[in-house]
Amino acid sequence: MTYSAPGSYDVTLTVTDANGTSTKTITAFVTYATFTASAPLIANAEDQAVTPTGWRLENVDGLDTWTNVSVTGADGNATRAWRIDYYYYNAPGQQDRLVTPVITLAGSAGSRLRFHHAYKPYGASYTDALRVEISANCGQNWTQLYFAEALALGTTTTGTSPWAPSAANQWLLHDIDISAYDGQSVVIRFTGVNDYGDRLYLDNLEVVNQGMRLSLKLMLDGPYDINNGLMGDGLRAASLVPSTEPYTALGFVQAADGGGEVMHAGVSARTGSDAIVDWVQVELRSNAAPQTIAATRAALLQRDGDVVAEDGVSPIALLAPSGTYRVAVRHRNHLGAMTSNGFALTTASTPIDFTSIALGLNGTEPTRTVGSIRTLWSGNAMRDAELKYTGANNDRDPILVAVGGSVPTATAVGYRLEDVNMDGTTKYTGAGNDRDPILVNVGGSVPTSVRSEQLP
Ligand SMILES: [Ca+2]
Ligand SMILES: [Ca+2]
Ligand SMILES: [Ca+2]
Ligand SMILES: [Ca+2]
Repeated sequence: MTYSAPGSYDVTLTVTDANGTSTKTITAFVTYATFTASAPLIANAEDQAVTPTGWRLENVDGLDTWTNVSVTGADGNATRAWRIDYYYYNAPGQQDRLVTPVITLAGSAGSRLRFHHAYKPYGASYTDALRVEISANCGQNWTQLYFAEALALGTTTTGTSPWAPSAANQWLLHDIDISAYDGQSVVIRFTGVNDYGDRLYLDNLEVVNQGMRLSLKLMLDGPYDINNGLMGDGLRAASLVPSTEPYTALGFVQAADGGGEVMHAGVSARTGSDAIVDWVQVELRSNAAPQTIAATRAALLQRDGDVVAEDGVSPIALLAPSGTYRVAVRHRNHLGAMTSNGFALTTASTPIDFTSIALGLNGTEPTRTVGSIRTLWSGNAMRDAELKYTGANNDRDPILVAVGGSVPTATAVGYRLEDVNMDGTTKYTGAGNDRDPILVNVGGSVPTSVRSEQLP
């Protein structure tokens, strides 16, 4: 069964035998949603809707289910909350679910799920339950984050009349670490399980990001084309961009929860100005001691310079306390650059544009100027902190080695440091070769000149 358009679909089962035909229809059993949310996702029931935008309700028996009611809230003040009324709903075993939209945690770090619940047990044998689960594959598999039933679910003393919370201390706050899902897309569901007990309440359902969010822009000189203002995406077009970030394997230092980032399925198929050029490495550095790396994140770079998370669109987040940091951007075969000033970073996104001539950067000639913008210096085929065209540990010879070492006109296809212009083919001589940009970037006229990366 394939659904071609988003929406809510009924499911009908028809059984036919010698005695006739019987039909059962479940209304709105299948939902095909394209709505995607990002952290912070906050649902507090104040809009009086049972299902906020993008959420859905699973009510298999079509009878009693979650409702939106007025009640004394977790702060002691009047509020709206979700309620399922097991006092009057006599259908033990029935499960009713509130299901979030798909939440992208790409661009989140240290993610947490928070919610309040309130419940008065009817008695130990009335096993009304609340189960909270998360799925990282759109509901194919669920992992339990919280479960309690009967007395253990209670937030107040047992009683036998229909109940509503009347004070703040009758609500229980849950604050659950879901950072294991950072970088992924998840769905969370809150399931009430009926055992004809008493009323169960939910409120303040939140998925929050704790990372320092950055909206970065940068251009790499190798693939940058001044004619259209974009970087080429030859690596992507040749299916050469790895799905897992390359920086850990190359020996870049990782800090906090950086490293191991994986591109979401389908991202490398996107074309146009937001197509992916390559992975880059972003660092938060101590403002007082900028040689100290506080947090790292491997991120994806779009053709127009936007630095984005694993989903190919979101700004990135690095796991560090709120504070003032220098920001460094690095690439596997370009020279990195770092801001000369600290930025006060928070969980709200801070924009920093490394293509801007106006941005203060550490050091002397930290970047190349191309027309009216900045690019990171290309040519670091022998990965160290220098560009060298000749002499020991130069960046030119590895290109000749990469194409076979003996026939200069030979070429090699692949994801290689020696592919200076990042078109997918390593080339030592001829049009569009990877050697000439090194000579240009060390100064052009004196081949023995050396250019140093301006990172502390
Ligand atoms: Ca509320
Ligand atoms: Ca129901
Ligand atoms: Ca080098
Ligand atoms: Ca090339």
